[in-house]
Amino acid sequence: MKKLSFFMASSLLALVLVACGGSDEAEQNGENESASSDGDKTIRAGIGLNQDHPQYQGLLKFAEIVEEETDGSIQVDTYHSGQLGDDRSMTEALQLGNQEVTIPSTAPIANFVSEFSVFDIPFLFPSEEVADEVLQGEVAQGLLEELEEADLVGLAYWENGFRDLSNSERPVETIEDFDGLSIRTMENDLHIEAFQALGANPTPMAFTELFTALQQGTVDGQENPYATIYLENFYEVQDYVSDTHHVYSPFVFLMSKQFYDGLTDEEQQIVRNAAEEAGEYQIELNREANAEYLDSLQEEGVEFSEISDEDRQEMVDAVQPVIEDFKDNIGADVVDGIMEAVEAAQE
Ligand code: KDG
Repeated sequence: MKKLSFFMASSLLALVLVACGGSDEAEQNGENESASSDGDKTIRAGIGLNQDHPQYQGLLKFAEIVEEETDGSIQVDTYHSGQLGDDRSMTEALQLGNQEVTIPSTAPIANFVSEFSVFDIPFLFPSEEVADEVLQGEVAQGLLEELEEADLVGLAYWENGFRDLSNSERPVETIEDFDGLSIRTMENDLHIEAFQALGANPTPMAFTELFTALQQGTVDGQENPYATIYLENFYEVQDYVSDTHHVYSPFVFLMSKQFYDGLTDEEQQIVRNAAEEAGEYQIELNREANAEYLDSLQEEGVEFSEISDEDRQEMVDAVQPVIEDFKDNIGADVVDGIMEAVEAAQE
C-alpha cells in the first residue's frame, strides 16, 4: 500500500508541476503553457536521469542553442530526475500536448511504436562505432518517422550506451550466475523474456522507482550503463557489476507532434538542428563518462567481474529463441534491415 501511495503522490506531484509550469521561473514569467500571449513559446523538457548525467548536460545544450537561435522566442524549461514523471507518463504527456520534450531509452518507446524493440535485441551492436553508423542509416531513421503515427516527433538519436548488470547478491561471470536473481528491467517485453532466458527473475519497473527498489531489496539487481550506475549512486545499494554489455540503448529525443506542428518552418529546423547538435555533444560526454565510471564504481567498493568470450557466447546462444519469438512482433523487415545494416557497418 505504501508503494502505491508513494506512486500516487509522485504522480500527483508530477501533474501539479506540469499544470503549474513546474518551475519558479515559469511561474515568474507566467509561462504555464507552451505558448504565451505574445507568441513566444515554452518547451517543457523532462528526463528521468539526474542533473549530473550527460543526458541532462545534453538537454541544457539543446536549450542554449534553441534560445540563442530564436532570440529567446522559444524558451526551454528543463526538468531532470523524473520531476515530470517516468518515461511512459512523460511520453503520454507529449502525445496529449501537456509536455513538449522527453528523451527516453528506446525500450519504453516500444510500448508506443513496437518496431523500436529492435534496439532491445540482445548483443545486436558489437561496438559504439557500428551503432553510430546503423542509427544514421535508412532503417533507423525511418523508425523515427514512424513515431509521427503516435503523435510524437523523433528529432534525433542520443546515447544511453551499453547496458551492464549490477546486483547485490553475487558476482555474475557465467550464465549459471543469473539463476534466481531478481533483476529490474525496463518496461519492455523483449527485455523481460531475454532475462528469463538467462535464468533470472525479471521485474519490469519505471526508472523513477529503481533506486528505492534496490535499497529495499525488492529486486537484487538492475542493468544500465556504468555512467548511470555511478551517477545515480546505485553503488550505495549494489555490490557487484559485470561487463555483460548485453544491449546498446539509444535514447530518442522526442517532441510532441502537436507542439512541433505549431512551429514555423524556421523554428522546426532550429529545434531539429539543436537536437542533432546537442546529441553529438551528449554522445561525446556519455562515452567519456562510461569509460571513466567503471573505475569510480570499483573505488566505491563495487566488485567488477569480466565476462569471458566463451561465457558471453553462452548468453548469446540462450537468448536467440527470444529474438525469433519477437521477430514478427517487431516486424521481420525491420529486424532484417537493422541486422543487414549491422553487417554492412562491420565490412
Ligand atoms: O531519462 C531516461 C531514463 O528515464 C531511462 O530511459 C533510463 O535506461 C534507462 C532505464 O533503465 O530506465
